[in-house]
Amino acid sequence: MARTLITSAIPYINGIKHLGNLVGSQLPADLYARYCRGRGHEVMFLCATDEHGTPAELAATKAGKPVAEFCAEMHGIQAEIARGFRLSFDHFGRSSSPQNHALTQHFAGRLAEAGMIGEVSEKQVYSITDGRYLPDRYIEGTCPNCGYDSARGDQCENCTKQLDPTDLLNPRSAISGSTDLEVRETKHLYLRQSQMRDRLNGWIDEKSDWPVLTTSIAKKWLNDGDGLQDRGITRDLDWGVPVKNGTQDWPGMEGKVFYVWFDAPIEYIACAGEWAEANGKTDADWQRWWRTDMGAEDVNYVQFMGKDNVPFHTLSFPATIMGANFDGKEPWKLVDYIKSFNYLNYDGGQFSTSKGRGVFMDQALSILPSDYWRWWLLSHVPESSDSEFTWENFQVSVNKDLADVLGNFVSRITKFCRSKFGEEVPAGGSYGEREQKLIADLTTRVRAYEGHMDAIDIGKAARELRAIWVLGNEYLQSAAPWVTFKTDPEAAAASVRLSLNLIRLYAVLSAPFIPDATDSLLAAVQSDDRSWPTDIAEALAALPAGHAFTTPEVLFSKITDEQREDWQQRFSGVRD
Ligand code: B3M
Ligand code: ZN
Repeated sequence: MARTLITSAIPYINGIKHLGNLVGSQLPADLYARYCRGRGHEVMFLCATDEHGTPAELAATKAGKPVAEFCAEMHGIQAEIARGFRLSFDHFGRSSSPQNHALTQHFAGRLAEAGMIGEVSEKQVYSITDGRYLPDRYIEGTCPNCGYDSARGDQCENCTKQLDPTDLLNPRSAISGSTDLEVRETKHLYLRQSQMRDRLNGWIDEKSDWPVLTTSIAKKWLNDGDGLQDRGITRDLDWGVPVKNGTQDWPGMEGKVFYVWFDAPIEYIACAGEWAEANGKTDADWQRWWRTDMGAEDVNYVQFMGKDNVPFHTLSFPATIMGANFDGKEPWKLVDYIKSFNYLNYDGGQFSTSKGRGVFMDQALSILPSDYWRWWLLSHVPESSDSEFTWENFQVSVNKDLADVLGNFVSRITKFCRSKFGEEVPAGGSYGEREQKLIADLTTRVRAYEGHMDAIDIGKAARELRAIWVLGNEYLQSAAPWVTFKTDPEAAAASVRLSLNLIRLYAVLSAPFIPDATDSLLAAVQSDDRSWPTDIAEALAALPAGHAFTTPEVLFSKITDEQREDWQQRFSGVRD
């Protein structure tokens, strides 16, 4: 049996994510996980909250809560919303878990043994008023590059230049606003990832099947600019994974924690340990997904992420994995395929968490069920370029694809059957040329759909699925059982029998995109047969004559112009 390990980039804990975040990693990862399960793979699908770093601490301060309490609460909220979107994680973990603490410290120890960690004396800004160092987002000031007056210590939001806290002009504390700051020397650990340049280059070169978006970003950072500079992997913060060398203290590193981007990808692995603990499994049970010496050599590992996360996943994290196996004793699984995404924009601008612009995941679910969103987002996923959410486009997609094409097919055939034959699959008649042609066309399209899903070509897969739904409508239109019923009721019975079977076929094929509709359709045709249609003719005979069904309620309601205008208005402004 094929085994597939799937991880989605782990969302920051600092707030509820918007639809742009959702479509950039968690949702396509879920689509692929559902598809692989449908095809009979053994799947391990992992995600977690990214709970460390300055974003977590600052959000907790803003909420007036201790950071541990804030993270626990927000994890619960994010988990609940993920369930609302039917994200089928095998485990939704936390980067603050004991498993991740231990594993992060373990990796640091291995890298130190490998000679890949250096101790560097650095200049850091210290706030006398706050009694602490001000790394990353804890400090604000004027950008030396563009003059923007609210640049953060790690990056200028205005011109995107990466900064160090000491670069800022007129710096002030983001906590207290204090300007009573001084620069102090402090020691930090650096990951010597530049040593890995050749190996990383060779590794990326082998990945000729990866999306160009992924490899071009990786290559750019590897070969020009300062992308593979050695990076500080420790910070002067209280909240995070304490710096240790394995289980030993690290002299000189007391009171420091690992940088959030060091421990976050390690959580992909630790999360499997959390899964094992939560499900009464053993260490061997999770290690068979992650260690090639313990059963993971035949696992296909696929990662999903937004393009801004690609450098960390193609450079620093693989450098960590490769470095930890310096002596051949710890062969952790390297990623086999990285699917990355461009950005989704919102109605003429960008989604913005800080400005509250756009639709956030909780708001989306409060106005429409998850399938409506899943279908629009996945059929407009920003694969080859950025894409844009507009309410007009959302309305058209939902009304046409879901209501007119799929919903209408189901409603027409079940209602017609109920009125003429009753609520069971009619007997009689046989399949003629029209039916054979439909089966042949479906076979071609289903094979194409599988090809796109195997290649994680999501936009193409969505178009193919829609075309498969359209075939049903076209068939019904030309077979016209409501006409033949009068002259040739046997022929009408055969058309209806085939069409009712198509509902089950659609339910199974559509499950990765719209899982709730799948459940409703299977409930309607009173079937729990979710087996993938390898032979279409056979799949269309699953419901025999006499099999009972119920006529479903409206599967998808249309979005009215009033609703659209109301939502457009409501989400144009600032959240809260
Ligand atoms: N939390 C950034 C993001 O949410 C970061 C991803 C970590 S993946 C290991 O986009
Ligand atoms: Zn700037």
